[in-house]
Amino acid sequence: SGRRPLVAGNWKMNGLRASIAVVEAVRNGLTPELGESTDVLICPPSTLIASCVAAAYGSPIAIGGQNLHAKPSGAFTGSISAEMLADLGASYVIVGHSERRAYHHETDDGVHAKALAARRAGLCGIICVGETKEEREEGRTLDIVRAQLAIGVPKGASARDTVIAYEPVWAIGTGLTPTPADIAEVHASLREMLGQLIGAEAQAVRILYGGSVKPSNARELMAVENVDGALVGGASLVAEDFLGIARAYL
Ligand code: G2H
Repeated sequence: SGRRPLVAGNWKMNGLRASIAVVEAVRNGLTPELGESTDVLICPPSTLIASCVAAAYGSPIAIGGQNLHAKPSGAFTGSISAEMLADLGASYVIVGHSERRAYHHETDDGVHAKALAARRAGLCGIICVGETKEEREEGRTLDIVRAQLAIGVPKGASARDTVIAYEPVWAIGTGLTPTPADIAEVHASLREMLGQLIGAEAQAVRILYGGSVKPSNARELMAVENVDGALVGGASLVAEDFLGIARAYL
C-alpha cells in the first residue's frame, strides 16, 4: 500500500513514574529492523509525557497525548492544549476515543475542533471512530463510522496530520474482536469515505484497528486489507506484549 504501519499504545489512565521502565524496555526491544518497518508510538497519561519523551529520546519511539482541549490556552481548568503537548515533545494525540465520547460527552463536532487544534500545533491527530454493540446489531455500523468520519475529519486533512482509528466500542477491553472480514468491510468503507472528503490523499492516510489487539491476534488483524496498524490499550502496558504486536509487520 505504501503506507507505513503505525503501532500505537494507549495507556489510558494507567502508569506511575515507574512505568517509564516500559518505554525503556520497548526501546531496548526495538531492533533496527522493527524501527525501519513500523512507526511505534506510546501515549501515556499526560503526567508522564515529559519523562516518556526523555526515555524515548534518540530512539524511533514517538510519544503522544490521549486527549487535548481545542483552544490553545485560557481559563479551562484541568485541560491541556495541543500546544502544550507539542511543547513537551509529543508528536501525536488521540482524538475522540470512545471512552472520551462515552464518559466526557465528546461529540463529532468536538472531535473536529480538536483535530484542527492538533494540526495547528503540528501534531498528528489519531481520530477514533467506532460503533456500539447495539448499532452493530441494528446493521448501522457503516452509517455510524462514516458519519463520525465525515464530521470529525477537517478539510484538507493529510497523512501527515491525520490517522484514523477504527475501534468498535464492543471490542474495547472485552477480548472480543470483529472477524477479519468485518474489519476489512469497515476499513474499505472508511477509505472510500476519506476519498470523498480529501480526495487522492485518502490513499496515504493510515487507518488503524483498535480493540483487544494482542500478540496472539495481531498478525491476523494487521494482515487485513486497509489495516495500517493498531491502537493498543491493555496490551501496551506490558513491553513484551506491545513489542509482539509491533512485530506483526515483520
Ligand atoms: C481500545 C483499545 C486501545 P484495548 O480502547 O485504544 O483498548 O486494546 O484494551 O481493547
